[in-house]
Amino acid sequence: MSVDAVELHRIAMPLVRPFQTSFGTQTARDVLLVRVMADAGEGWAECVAMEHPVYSSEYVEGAHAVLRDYLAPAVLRAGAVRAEDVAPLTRFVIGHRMAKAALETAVLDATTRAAGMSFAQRFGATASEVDCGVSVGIASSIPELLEEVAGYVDAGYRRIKLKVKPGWDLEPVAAVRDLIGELPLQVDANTAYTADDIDHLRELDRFGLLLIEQPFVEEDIATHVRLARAIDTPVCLDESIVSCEVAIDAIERDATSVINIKAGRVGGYLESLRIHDACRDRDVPVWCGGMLETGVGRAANVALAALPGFTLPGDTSASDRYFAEDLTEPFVLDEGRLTVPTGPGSGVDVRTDLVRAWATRSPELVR
Ligand code: OSB
Ligand code: MG
Repeated sequence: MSVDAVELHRIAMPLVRPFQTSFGTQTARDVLLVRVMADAGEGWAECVAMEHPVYSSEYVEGAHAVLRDYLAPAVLRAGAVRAEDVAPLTRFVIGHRMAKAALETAVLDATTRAAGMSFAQRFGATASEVDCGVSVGIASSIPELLEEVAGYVDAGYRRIKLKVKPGWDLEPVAAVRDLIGELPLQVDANTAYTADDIDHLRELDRFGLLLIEQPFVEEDIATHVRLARAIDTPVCLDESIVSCEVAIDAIERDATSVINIKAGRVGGYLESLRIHDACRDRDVPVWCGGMLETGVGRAANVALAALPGFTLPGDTSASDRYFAEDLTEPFVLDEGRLTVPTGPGSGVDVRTDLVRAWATRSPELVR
């Protein structure tokens, strides 16, 4: 397939409720969409970079610039491209994995659509629906947190994940455990703790958590190893895992016994498949993380989460957990599960009328 042009769109979508993590509060999603126009047809993808560089070093304005100035031109120069070619063609750019992932996914959408093949088929998915969890932000009080969690339990979510930070951990976890009984529960610290907190974090063991996600900074594998030795709760890495090589290294060093796979963070769905396979070979369970995606990114995540190694519920929540109206047909929870799209490519159609209506700037055409 030869790519004729790459169009970059920016839209703003208000969240149905503010989402607070240890790194800040978001009230809207500033989304960068990538549309690839090729001889064989077009493809869409969403870049998961956040508005500010506070989850990782990437942020939407930087992703936009690197796509426009480096990544899209590299693919446009190449002649015939397959999704597998995007990573080698853009390897000369260091990092910027979320931007690279968006371009690769748009090419993958175009090529699989043209071939009449779904992402699920292309990825080797084996399930037709996936178990869903929900990530719950830091609340302003315990009663408010419990009210939010109760709503998700009523909606049918199969696992609750609480965002924690120093000063918001044992008390909310105890209250939620009390409310939800045996329902699977896990916590995510987004790097908010240090080695001095190891004894404190051990107190989480009494709540029977599925896992504790990314307590320490992303480069600090050694402190995760120390915690994993000290605690019964499984340690799970998110921010640290930026490639398959890093995943294997962290597993071999016993820093992590579960892995959160986010395609954007690791440079794309093809790298995600490699991580899935490596984890499966080593009996390490994986689950699909989320970055508050619209239906565009969610469709691909749900297809990924349908692979056999994804044995834990993902942060693949329904559209209405995030947005009043989604950019695609909404993903709707059915008994705590989402259905894996079966149509060609991502299997969802971008509502271009909404892309226009929600645009925060004019689309940029790179050719
Ligand atoms: O750490 O998993 C995270 C959202 C934005 C950035 C980082 C994270 C998250 C979430 C929400 O936890 C996952 C989702 O529901 O999409
Ligand atoms: Mg996380």
